[in-house]
Amino acid sequence: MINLEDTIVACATPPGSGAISSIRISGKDCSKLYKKISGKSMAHKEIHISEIELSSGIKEKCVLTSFISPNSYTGEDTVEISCHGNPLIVELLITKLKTLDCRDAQPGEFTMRSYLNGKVSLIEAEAISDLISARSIENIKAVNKSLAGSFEKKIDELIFELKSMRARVEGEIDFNDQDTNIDLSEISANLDSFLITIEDFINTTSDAVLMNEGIKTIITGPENVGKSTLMNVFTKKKTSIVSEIAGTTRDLVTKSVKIHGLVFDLIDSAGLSSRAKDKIEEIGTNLAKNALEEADLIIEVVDHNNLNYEMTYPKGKKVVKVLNKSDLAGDEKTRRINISAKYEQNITKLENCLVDAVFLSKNQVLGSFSARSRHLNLLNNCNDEILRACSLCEEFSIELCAEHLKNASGYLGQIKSPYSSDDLLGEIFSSFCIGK
Ligand SMILES: Nc1nc2c(ncn2[C@@H]2O[C@H](COP(=O)(O)OP(=O)(O)O)[C@@H](O)[C@H]2O)c(=O)[nH]1
Ligand SMILES: [Mg+2]
Repeated sequence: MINLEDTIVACATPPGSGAISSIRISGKDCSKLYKKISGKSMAHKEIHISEIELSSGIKEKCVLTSFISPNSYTGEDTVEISCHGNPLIVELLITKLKTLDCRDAQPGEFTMRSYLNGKVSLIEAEAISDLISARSIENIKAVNKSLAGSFEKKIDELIFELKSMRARVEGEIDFNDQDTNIDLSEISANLDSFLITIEDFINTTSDAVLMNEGIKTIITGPENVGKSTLMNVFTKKKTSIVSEIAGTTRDLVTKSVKIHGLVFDLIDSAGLSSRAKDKIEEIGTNLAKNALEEADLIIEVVDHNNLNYEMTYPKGKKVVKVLNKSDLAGDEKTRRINISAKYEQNITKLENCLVDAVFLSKNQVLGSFSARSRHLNLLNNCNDEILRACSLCEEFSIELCAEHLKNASGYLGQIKSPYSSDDLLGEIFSSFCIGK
């Protein structure tokens, strides 16, 4: 469990050498610590240049920028120390600071404090972390929309709508305490329309999550059909070994590419035909099968020798089917996309199909917001509860319907503030970087 009374310190700039490194300190002992290292009193939004004596007797000239609570990133007294960007100096400085009553910050602890002190909402805090890790301009735009509150506003609207529906259902229970013939048709219609709203929102959110987290895309199919060649076309370099020898690719070869500004995390994998394999190939095949489970998108490649290739994929996976080597046999009238990876024919068409297959509403997501799997899971749980509430309402089980609406409301609420369990908050913030 994290102690929020402690004063914390961490380097906020990436490890390694650079022009400047920045060390951040936050907590109630900041002003005492400031006095000890600079000999001056700490004041809001002031900058001082100070020579700090490091533990080994070396002096380091630093720039100290101070912020007084509550007007800082964390809401606590905060000092940012800029020093020369040498990792040894950073280490000595942090070691020195830790002798003056502060401890190493946990990953994301500055932002966690900011959230707990009411400076940012949880959705904003998550967006800050997403902004740091965004891998495309489109994603930065979307995250900025979330930072400006567009995702949270939608969640607030859903919470409000659900709250008034619960009030209506609970009112019906109070009014008809013993009743047999209540007319639930209006409530039922409202629930149905809410269900449509939330399902639409889940579709947009699911696109937003894929854009934010990247689309895990596996290239699969039998051996020797050109999977690795296609990987190299997408990545524009020799990422995977291409050879006419069956069973060349064994490890999972991964590389991220951008298609229409969206990040696809590509995985090239071993072929999945049923021919006899050696021990190492078997390991490769198992890796490939496991990766299929995790994928958001599957590109199934075959060539003219494998037109009847059939593979069953985990339920609900999006699959784009490709027929490669069209240069050898011409286009085939199948439901597959005909390409030639070797001669880079029809690749743009394939790229368009990938984007269309994965995004339900690409234009909508590009203009809307960013979201995380955590949000999507809670929305799906909420949706399941509303579905149950709908059918219970149709069966006139109004009390049970109210119970499921309450659960639905709980799930929506957790998007904004998880039930205050340290573990849950710790889990959310642990994916942030150190010093943020
Ligand atoms: N003619 C032709 N050959 C191809 C094409 N794509 C791949 N190949 C060849 O097919 C062989 C197997 O390719 P590779 O990418 O290693 O297949 P993988 O086993 O599915 O990864 C290599 O000799 C490639 O040069 C294509 O579009 N046309
Ligand atoms: Mg290969």
